Amino acid sequence: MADQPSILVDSRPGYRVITLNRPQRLNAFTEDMHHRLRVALDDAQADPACRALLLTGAGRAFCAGQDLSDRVATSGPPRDLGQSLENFYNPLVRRLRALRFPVVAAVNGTAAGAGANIALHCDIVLAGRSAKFVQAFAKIGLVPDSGGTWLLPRLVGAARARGLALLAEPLSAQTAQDWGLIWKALDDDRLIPEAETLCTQFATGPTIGLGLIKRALAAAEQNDIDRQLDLERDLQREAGFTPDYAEGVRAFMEKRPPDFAGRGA
Ligand code: T3D
Repeated sequence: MADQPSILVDSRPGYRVITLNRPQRLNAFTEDMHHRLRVALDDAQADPACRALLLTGAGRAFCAGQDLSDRVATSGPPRDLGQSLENFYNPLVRRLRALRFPVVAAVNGTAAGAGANIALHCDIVLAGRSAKFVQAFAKIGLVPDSGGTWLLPRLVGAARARGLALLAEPLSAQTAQDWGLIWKALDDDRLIPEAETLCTQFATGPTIGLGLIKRALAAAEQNDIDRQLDLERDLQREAGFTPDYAEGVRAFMEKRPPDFAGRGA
C-alpha cells in the first residue's frame, strides 16, 4: 500500500470523484494527503468542465480524521495543534465550502474526528447504512474541529450538538438522517450509484445558479433577514443574466428538458 497515492482522482463526464485512499488507516489524514487533496480541489475548481464533485473513501471507512500515529508524544516539545489546524484543516474546510459547484459526500463507512466534519461540510451528504458519524475528539482530549462546533448546533440543535461533542458516541447513518445531520441514509449498495446519479444531475445543471444558491445559503448563516433579502436581490440579478436562466425558461415554455451549458455568457 505504501506506493498507493493517498488521494485518487477520477474524471467523469462533467464531474470528478475524489477518493480518500489510505484504507489501512481508515483514510486518516497525513500531511501528504492534505497536500494532494488541496491540489485536487484547486484543479477541480479551476476546470470549467468540472460541474460537481463526489467525495468518498476507499475501503470500509470514509475518514478517521487526523492520523494519530503522527501524534504520539515523543521526548521533544508537544506539537502545536493550532498550527496544524491553521495550516491544513482550516484551509481544507474553506476550500471545500468555496467550491463553485455542488459537492456530494458519499460516506461509505465510519467518518470520525475531522473526517466527520469534512463530510458534513459537503452540500449533499449521503451515507451508507453501515456508516457512522463520530465526533471522536473528546475521547482523546481534543475539541471538535474542522468547523464541527459551528456546524453541529446549526444542523441538529444545541442539545444534540452537546451530546455528540461531549460523549463522542457513534451516530448511525439512519439517526443522522432522522436528526437532519445528513440528507439521506441509503442501503450500502445504493450509495455510490445514487451519489453518481446526483453528480450527473448537477453536472448537467445550471452550474452558475447552483453556485449562487450555495453562496446565498452560506451567507444566511450570518445574515439577518434584511441583509439576506439584499443578497438574494443581488444574486438573483446575477442568475437572471446567465444563459442557463434564459434556456431554463425557454425549455419550460417549449415543454422540453433544458440543455444547460453551465457557463456565463
Ligand atoms: O492533530 C491535529 O492535527 C489536530 C487535528 C485533529 C483532527 C482530528 O481528526 S482529531 C481526531 C482523530 N481521530 C480519532 O480520534 C479517531 C480514532 N479512531 C477511532 O476512534 C476508531 O478507529 C474508529 C471509530 C474511527 C473506527 O473504529 P473501528 O473499530 O471500526 O476500527 P479500528 O480497529 O479502531 O481501526 C482500524 C485500523 O485503523 C486500526 O489499525 P490496526 O490495528 O488495524 O493496525 C487503527 O489503529 C487504525 N486507525 C483508525 N483511526 C486511526 C487509525 N490510525 C491512525 N489514526 C487514526 N485516526
